Amino acid sequence: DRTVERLGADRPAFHCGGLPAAEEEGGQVPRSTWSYGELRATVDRLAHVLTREMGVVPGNRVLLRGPTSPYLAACWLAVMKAGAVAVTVLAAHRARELATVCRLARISHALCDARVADELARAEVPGLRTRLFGTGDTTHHPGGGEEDLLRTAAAMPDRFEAVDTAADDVALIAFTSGTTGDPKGCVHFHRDVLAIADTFATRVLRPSADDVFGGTPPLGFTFGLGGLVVFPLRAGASALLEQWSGAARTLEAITAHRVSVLFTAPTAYRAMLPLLDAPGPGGPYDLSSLRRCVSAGEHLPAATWEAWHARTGLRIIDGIGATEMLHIFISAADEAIRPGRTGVPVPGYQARIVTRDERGSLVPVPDGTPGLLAVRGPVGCRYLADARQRVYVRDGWNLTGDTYVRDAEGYFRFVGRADDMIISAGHNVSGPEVEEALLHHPDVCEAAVVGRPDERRGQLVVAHVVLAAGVEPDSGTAERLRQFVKAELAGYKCPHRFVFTGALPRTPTGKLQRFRLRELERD
Ligand code: 3SK
Repeated sequence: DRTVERLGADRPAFHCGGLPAAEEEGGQVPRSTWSYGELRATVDRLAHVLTREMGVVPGNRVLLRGPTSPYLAACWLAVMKAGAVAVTVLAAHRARELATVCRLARISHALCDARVADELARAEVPGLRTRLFGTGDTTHHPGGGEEDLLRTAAAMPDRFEAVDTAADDVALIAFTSGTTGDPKGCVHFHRDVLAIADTFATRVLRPSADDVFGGTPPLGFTFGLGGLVVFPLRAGASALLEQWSGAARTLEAITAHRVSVLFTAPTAYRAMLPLLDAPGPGGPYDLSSLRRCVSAGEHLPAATWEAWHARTGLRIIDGIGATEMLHIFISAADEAIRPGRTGVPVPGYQARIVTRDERGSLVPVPDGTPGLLAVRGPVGCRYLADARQRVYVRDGWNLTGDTYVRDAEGYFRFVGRADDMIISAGHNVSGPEVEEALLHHPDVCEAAVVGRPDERRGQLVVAHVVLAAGVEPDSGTAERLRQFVKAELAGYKCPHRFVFTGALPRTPTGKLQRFRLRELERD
């Protein structure tokens, strides 16, 4: 509402379509843009549907589910305007996971994209009142015939008086299954939504109203919700809201929409690099519009940062965030970036490295000593009815589950997830450190290093490796990679065994699932 007042109703808010046709689609989906005025009218009409037709009252929990689209973002804003609580899940979630989320969050209503409605129906949530939405384009969205939500909305008034919520009324419950597969609801207030925009976005990203945001994280992941909805809207900028997958599609999207601020994960930066030299059918690609590249979701190895910088001239802004903290809390921009190190606390946040003393209390460790990352700031972790709250939040400090080290310059460097350490013959080996060394080798595209139980050494270091496109493993590949790591790291860190694979197991948000590889190694 304030952006319409400040910058006028005609400024672009969301873009969609306009990408070269993918193989499985009939033709190119036409490009369309929603202005801020159109967005406001759609949100207000949807808020009327929620309150008048669906019986939503402030505090009700409304499940939002769908691939990234302007409608999904409009539904999220409408739920907030109606004073209800949005519960976000990924479009990739299956019926059993949806049933668990609906039970844990006591969800009464759902707004669901028609394309992914079947799975929600299969969850058989008792008493759930659901409305479906689509985009009206039945070629692109086969479920378009069932768009009762949008038909109902079209008949509603285009202004809705937002329910008068307090800053610390709950606005959002974001579910994370993290890297362990165990769903936890993270509760966030209305003020948290503004806080992430006024800390990481304003102080590190520094967007302008002319920026076009785009990227791969889905809106059901707070990395995407912040980066593709909250930050652009707070800045009066616009965002490309389309769901796609794959490096070629990302490059096509940047080229077609002149994306200037990109949000994606380290794997995606690595996957885009070879395509810049050998473009696919949608190429050649034009990255001249890009001015900010953000990487989060996983540690960004220095090798990836350097390769992207060498090829594009762009300095990736790395960041660590968490669904528990809503968005990024350690990062650095421009000349303050140190490749291989995540950065410093975002203004507004504090971070320190701690260990537990004999009584279990958290005590800070000296710079240079690895320990548990603890953070506090305007946004904090509040699990929905979960006993793990007491484990992860101590004396107001949120323990992220990561092992980090702070150096003399005050920069935070990732060592591993707290459970990523491999103990081999009495030595502590950080899986991510060995992965980083492997990623410097030109034949390596992805690497995950885990421990394998071993009677003599406790654990053996095992590297699961995806080789670069066109490279086939031969009888000498493992030894060549071992020697390569040995030239960079102490001998005890060198993998004892290599497993060559086509892909690494990842969560729907792209995080590596090391626990799956550890399970394989136990068998
Ligand atoms: O989980 C993450 O890695 C993350 C990163 C950045 C922003 C938000 C999130 C949830």
